[in-house]
Amino acid sequence: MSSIKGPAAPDAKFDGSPLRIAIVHSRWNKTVIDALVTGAVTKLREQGVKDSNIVIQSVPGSFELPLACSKVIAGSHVQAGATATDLLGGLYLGSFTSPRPPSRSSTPAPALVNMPSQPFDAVIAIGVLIKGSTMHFEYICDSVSHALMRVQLDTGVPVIFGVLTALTDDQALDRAGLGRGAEKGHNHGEDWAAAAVEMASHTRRWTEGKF
Ligand code: RBF
Repeated sequence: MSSIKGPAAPDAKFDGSPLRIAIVHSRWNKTVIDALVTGAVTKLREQGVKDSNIVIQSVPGSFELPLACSKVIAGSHVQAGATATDLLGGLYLGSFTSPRPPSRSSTPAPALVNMPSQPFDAVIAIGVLIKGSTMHFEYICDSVSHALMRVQLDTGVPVIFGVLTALTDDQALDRAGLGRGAEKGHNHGEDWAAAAVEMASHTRRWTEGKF
């Protein structure tokens, strides 16, 4: 019998083109992480999110994800504020990867591209926890899931729960489309990206009181 599990298709198609989205991922169990991040980026692009609006940051393990998400969200507000100030000042339009020009008056303004002008609309937290022989797994799964929920409720920015809590290596591989059996499984990174675009779009609309 086929399974009834999994998300239904959304009622509407969501346009990712105005959205800025961060992916924060851990590096434990990297083979699986890499596939999930690739799946998420591919889906974000498919949904119209511009490459310049996808920011990827990494942390050592899943336990570090909640703080990282919180700081990344806060930092994007600082960045957007600084950009607005610079725009009001009128001359500094450099990308955030370039050093700030020493003098505004002597530096010609570069083109207005890839400029981080808006805070993140959603953050996708990606981690892979695989159960070992101690209680570590249970403690990290529990604290990380609660803390990620807290970050999204405290900030009002959707935080997508992209943390696999697998009992075996194979469970993790299957959920990244890397299954070792006849079925390769499904890459859940794609679903997390779709959820990010949908939640970011809803949140923008709901914030404006549109239902
Ligand atoms: N981090 C993960 O993202 N996935 C894991 O499966 C994982 N297993 C761990 C097992 C042990 C015994 C320890 C000590 C850490 C593990 N971590 C894992 C790392 C953890 O999330 C965190 O990075 C470190 O504990 C440092 O705060």
